[in-house]
Amino acid sequence: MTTIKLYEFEPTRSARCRWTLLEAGLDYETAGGSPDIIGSDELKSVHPLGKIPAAVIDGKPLFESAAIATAIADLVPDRNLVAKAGTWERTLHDQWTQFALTEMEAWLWASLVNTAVLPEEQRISAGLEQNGAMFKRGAAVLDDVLGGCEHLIENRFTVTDIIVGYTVNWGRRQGHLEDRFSNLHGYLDRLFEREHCTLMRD
Ligand SMILES: N[C@@H](CCC(=O)N[C@@H](CS)C(=O)NCC(=O)O)C(=O)O
Repeated sequence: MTTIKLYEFEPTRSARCRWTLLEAGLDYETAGGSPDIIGSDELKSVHPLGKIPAAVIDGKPLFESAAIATAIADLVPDRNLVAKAGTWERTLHDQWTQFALTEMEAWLWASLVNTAVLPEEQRISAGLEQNGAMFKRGAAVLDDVLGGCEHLIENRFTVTDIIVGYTVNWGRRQGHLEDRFSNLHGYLDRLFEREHCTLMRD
């Protein structure tokens, strides 16, 4: 039986991994539990930057929330949580998850780092407006795509939606979707309806 230890606490990107584990129906051990774990020697033995989430799967360390969630989905092929490796749909999973993380989430993180994460004296506020605009550029692409389908891959719920949906919801919570992006709002509504959804509503 696969053993899984997940370093997690709310509200962090570990929510992607927890949601995937719940959809997968897999037992796991939770670790971390609070911000005190960040940067600790214990966490650094799993994630070199001492960040959350991190996981140990069958004794092997793994970091990056999208990689962990996808690895978990691959553990349960019968649940059909991710497009099969080697298919074009799996390539599109990579496309959309990397698009969400690099073209959208990176801008949200840059703003959070400069409003909450770094000590005040190290923060730079000059880029905040531009970060929001850059996030919206990516959001507009996703909004167009979701005008023609309910979910991103094979038009059914998969871990791709867990990963990308987290980014979209983060942008919504930061107020970047307020006056437009009706397809993204509908997409989030569909994700919120799922029993195991870990996305935060406010
Ligand atoms: N790209 C990484 C981001 C990891 C990350 O930055 N995690 C945050 C919590 S959501 C963290 O540990 N922040 C503490 C810090 O940056 O010191 C992922 O998706 O797992």
